[in-house]
Amino acid sequence: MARVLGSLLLVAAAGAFTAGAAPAPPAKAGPLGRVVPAPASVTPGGSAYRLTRDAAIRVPDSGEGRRIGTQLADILRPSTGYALPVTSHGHRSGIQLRLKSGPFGTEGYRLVSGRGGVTITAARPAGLFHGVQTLRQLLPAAVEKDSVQPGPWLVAGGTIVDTPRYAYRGAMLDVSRHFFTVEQVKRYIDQLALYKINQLHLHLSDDQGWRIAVNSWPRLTTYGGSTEVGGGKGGYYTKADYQEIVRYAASRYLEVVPEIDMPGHTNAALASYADLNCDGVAPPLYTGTEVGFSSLCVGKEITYDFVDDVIRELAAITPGRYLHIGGDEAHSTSHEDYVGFMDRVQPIVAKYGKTVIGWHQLTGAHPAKGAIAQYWGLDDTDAAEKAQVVKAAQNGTGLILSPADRIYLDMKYTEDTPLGQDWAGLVDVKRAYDWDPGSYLPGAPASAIRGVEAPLWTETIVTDADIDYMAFPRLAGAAELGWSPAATHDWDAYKVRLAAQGPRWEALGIGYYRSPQVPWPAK
Ligand code: TNX
Repeated sequence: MARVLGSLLLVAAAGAFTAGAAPAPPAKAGPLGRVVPAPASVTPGGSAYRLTRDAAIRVPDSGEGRRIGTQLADILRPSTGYALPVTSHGHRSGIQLRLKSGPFGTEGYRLVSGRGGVTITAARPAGLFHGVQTLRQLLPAAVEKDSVQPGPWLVAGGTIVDTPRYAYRGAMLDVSRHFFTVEQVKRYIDQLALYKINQLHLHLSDDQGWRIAVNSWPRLTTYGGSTEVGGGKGGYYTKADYQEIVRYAASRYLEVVPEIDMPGHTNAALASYADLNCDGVAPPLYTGTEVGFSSLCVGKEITYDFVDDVIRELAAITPGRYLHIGGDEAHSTSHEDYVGFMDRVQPIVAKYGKTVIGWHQLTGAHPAKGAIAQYWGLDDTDAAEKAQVVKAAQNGTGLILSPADRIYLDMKYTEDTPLGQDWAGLVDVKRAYDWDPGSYLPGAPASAIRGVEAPLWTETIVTDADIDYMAFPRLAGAAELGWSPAATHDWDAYKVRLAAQGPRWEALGIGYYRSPQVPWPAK
């Protein structure tokens, strides 16, 4: 009885009591460090902050800082029911976002929480944005809901000073095997942003579908984009669609990395234009899941006209630095042809102002100066193949780590997982988290490791619910490996912080896999 009465009083104190509302949770803030990815430094102490009805969100006068404040207000208003004006004037207590030079780098921030309010300070807008994601996680999970909740809205007292370990923290979505609409991609972007992922790699072409409009080769999309794995209707992005994705991603501080996979994985293009085939005969569209059977015709000049047009048009609508040229599983291309093809294609990427990323098979050719290889091998990949990647890294090629038996989000968690593949083995939540990008490829210089990326291949993934189930909770682990200092790495501590994300995902409508390895709170 005393407890019930206590809860009622707290609800009343929070000013949000409505008849029939569930009793409020006890008025205790979660620990300051209960954040994924783990912040670089957490110093708890002092009083908690209570967000109340009269709070304001104070922001810089204009520009991105103000927009980030508005984004925060949009998250907090529906669940708190508070007005939360976004303002540059006055001294109302509440949340303050400040842009100020300091030792924060481009993405770091400081968050100070105490009785009088929460202040997030960063040198650059990206840092403010990441600080806001931390603040979301410090508030109760119910803050993510879209209807008024009882609160109270407490943030533990203390200071977080945070900055990422790696500059490249990516997630890949394969929109070729199954097509995902602009709205679906935006939903994924929102999920990625909450975990401070800053690169969205879109696998835009493969055997089963070409998904980005190229004006000079229109059949790539009208025909090559007309199906997908299993024979569904596929789809493609117009340039305006793609630019809308780029814009939305940028507003959440993600850079889009477009991939055109070549010379293999090109059946959709070969089916669309007979001239691209060595024998001049277009193959039929393909809706299966085999890999390695297609190749652009390396010996024909038209191939390079095609590549030039595609890269020119794609680069022109891509503000990001990178253009991914694939290069994996070119099993129908001889080694000599593969090397010759990459020697000709990489300079085209440079000509249009972009930096080459390729799957790590690129290291078997001549990676261009400044190129980045994306490693997708396994723990037990053949030593010679690993040595080739390490040697390239020693010679200046950057590396993005996507070891398939650790970070491929399309691998099954267990034998019973209904979706996904198992060619790289089973990847449970602990296995996905428990490795160190810094020491994963012994001999690769630390400076070569640009970061990590979690690919989601979609041969078996069709709906938003499928994405949710495969990405959560493993994506959070990938995000932490990319952001958090190695010194914070500890499965036992991580699984507790991860468990606290479960109610947040429920509030956001994310249908995650309730792995028995994680001590989730009861639903
Ligand atoms: C390997 S990883 C592939 C993809 C498949 C994936 C399925 C890589 C560079 N190539 O074509 O979709 O496995 O897990």
